[in-house]
Amino acid sequence: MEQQVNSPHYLALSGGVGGAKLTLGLSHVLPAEQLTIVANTGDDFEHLGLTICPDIDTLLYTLAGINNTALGWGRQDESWHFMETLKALGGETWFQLGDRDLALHTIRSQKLTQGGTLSQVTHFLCQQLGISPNVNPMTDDPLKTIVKTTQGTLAFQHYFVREQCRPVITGVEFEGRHSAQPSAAFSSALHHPYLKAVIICPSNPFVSIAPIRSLPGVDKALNTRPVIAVSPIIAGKALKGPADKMMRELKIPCTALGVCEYYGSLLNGFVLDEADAHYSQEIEAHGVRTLTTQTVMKTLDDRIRLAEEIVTWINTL
Ligand code: FO1
Repeated sequence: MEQQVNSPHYLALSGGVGGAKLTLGLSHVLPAEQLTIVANTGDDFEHLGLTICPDIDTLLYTLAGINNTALGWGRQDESWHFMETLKALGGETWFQLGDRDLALHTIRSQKLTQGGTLSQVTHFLCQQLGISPNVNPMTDDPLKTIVKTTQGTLAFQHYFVREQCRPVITGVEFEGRHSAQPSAAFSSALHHPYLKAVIICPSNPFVSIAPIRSLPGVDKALNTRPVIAVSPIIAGKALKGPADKMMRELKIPCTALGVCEYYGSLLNGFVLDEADAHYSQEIEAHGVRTLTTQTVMKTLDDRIRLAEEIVTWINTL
């Protein structure tokens, strides 16, 4: 079916695991040409001479159906000979790279070194993995999430993996934010004439969504477009990752309502889990529409059902 030029367009902003699950659901519900997926790249870092892009890779592997569900990152059916040998040779082993995962980092690093942009390289990987629509980096420029803690500042992966999120967070900075530009795909979706909604996926608001928002012009654009967010906090807890610990340390109420208030005037709509239905009235009183549903996505059907419910609900806003 040839694409209607005025078909509604959806822009999904995603970090790691939670966001990837919803984008998988959205990719089953929406035609590829109506969905733009934008990945956080603030977690990216150079390691062992390789360019590692964790949130992009979580999206690639999840959309390709080969993600490692036990670990929550990397590929399924992994082997670890590279890591065993690296250890034997006295290399850094705090960041685990599986043998199959290593091939992807190697090809990406090679293509970037040859002058490819992160968007071009990511689109090449999507093609090789048979993924549609494309996963798009939020920017092709360097932007690094820096975590400020009571023990000083830490590069994101040092905080998240090496220190296992133990340090007490006092704030987050995004190094390079003023010179980085949104990627072409991100910018064109944000300015799409038929943009129906921006969907902030259930990712960590502070270290997965905030880097995306920190790019020049993004927050301003989001404030003038229909934006909905899916709560990453359910009954006061994050399903995965340190969002709830961060909220406590950042003195933000660790509730779905706290997340909604953190996003503030950006939001036109907020998706609550049934466990947090009691916040709906107060959120609606702020002028933010709510959808209350089962937001825990255990199976592919859960992902597709939630995506369907959200797209249907967006069309009532
Ligand atoms: N997370 C860990 O907790 N330990 C690891 O050893 C680790 C390795 C790793 C390798 C590739 C990759 O794409 C992700 C990896 N992650 C690891 C997860 C990563 O730190 C997080 O996915 C994000 O940066 C936060 O969403």
